[in-house]
Amino acid sequence: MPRFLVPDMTCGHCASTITKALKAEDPHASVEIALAQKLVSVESTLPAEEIAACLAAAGYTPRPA
Ligand SMILES: [Cu+2]
Repeated sequence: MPRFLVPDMTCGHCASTITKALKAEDPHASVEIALAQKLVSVESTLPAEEIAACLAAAGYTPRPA
């Protein structure tokens, strides 16, 4: 599953914003967030570049992890 390092994801609010943004794009997505590691793992039919674009649109800076 695609994993992204999101250094500007700093708190639970960021984590929930990111989860909501991804679920809006794909309601069946399964999103796993490791806040301490700044990692977002996404199980989804969306291609990785669309997931990255969705994170960027939510205001974050994802990098492939
Ligand atoms: Cu935050």
